[in-house]
Amino acid sequence: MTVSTWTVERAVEELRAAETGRTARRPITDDWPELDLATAYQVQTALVAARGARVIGVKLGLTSRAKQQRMGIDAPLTGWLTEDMAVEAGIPIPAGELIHPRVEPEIVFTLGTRLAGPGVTPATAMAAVRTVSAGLEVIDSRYRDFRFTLPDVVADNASSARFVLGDVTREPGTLDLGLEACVLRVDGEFADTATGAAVQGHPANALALAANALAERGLALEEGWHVLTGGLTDAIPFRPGHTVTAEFTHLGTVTLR
Ligand code: 0L1
Ligand code: MG
Repeated sequence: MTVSTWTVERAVEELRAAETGRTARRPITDDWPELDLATAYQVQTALVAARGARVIGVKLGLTSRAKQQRMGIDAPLTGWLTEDMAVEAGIPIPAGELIHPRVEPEIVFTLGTRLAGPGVTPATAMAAVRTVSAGLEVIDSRYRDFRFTLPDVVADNASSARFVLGDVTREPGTLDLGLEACVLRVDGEFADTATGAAVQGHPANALALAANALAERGLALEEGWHVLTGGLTDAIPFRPGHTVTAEFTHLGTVTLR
């Protein structure tokens, strides 16, 4: 019998090397097929700790049908947002910082109180929200061609790379987020469109999902954290020199260059 030489620590090292060397690798499960979801979340936590940046929130991934169909994975997942991922609107992301970035529009919650599962409902989740805003997330899988299984992408912190928040903030009770529409454009050309209902039927469902999923690992969403509820549309390639805009009905326009 061959004993696997893979460990949580080794997976962290390999993913760190891919990120810092800007070189995509093959899925870890190609070499470590025994990697299960619980261990993958251990890798994710250790990976973020190794990067050393302060956690400022959580992202949900694969919450919309568009994204699940594209990636061939039908289960949502969570990842950590750290302060070094936050980009200021209008400040260009230098070409060469990332491997093969893609960008997707999201509805973002900022929490006014701590939100801990289990048993969080969409209504109790929304009661914890201070403000809602628009965002653009830049994802950048450390795996070649964005090819991965669910444990691979969980280990890779849900492909997290950068995100930008819009400057319009609204109180959540003032909007019907299921009907909040977004038009995505690249250099002014229409690319895609969706409404908030694309995310688990309503972004509140995604927020409750995040709180309950974290509770399974003894964790909670903390006051002041941002929660990216998941790409409304499929993610589109983010190429050097391109300007991507997401124009929302009530949440303003977010721009990334
Ligand atoms: O934010 C996301 O939906 C990304 C989740 C991971 C899958 C991907 O890389 O598209
Ligand atoms: Mg996303």
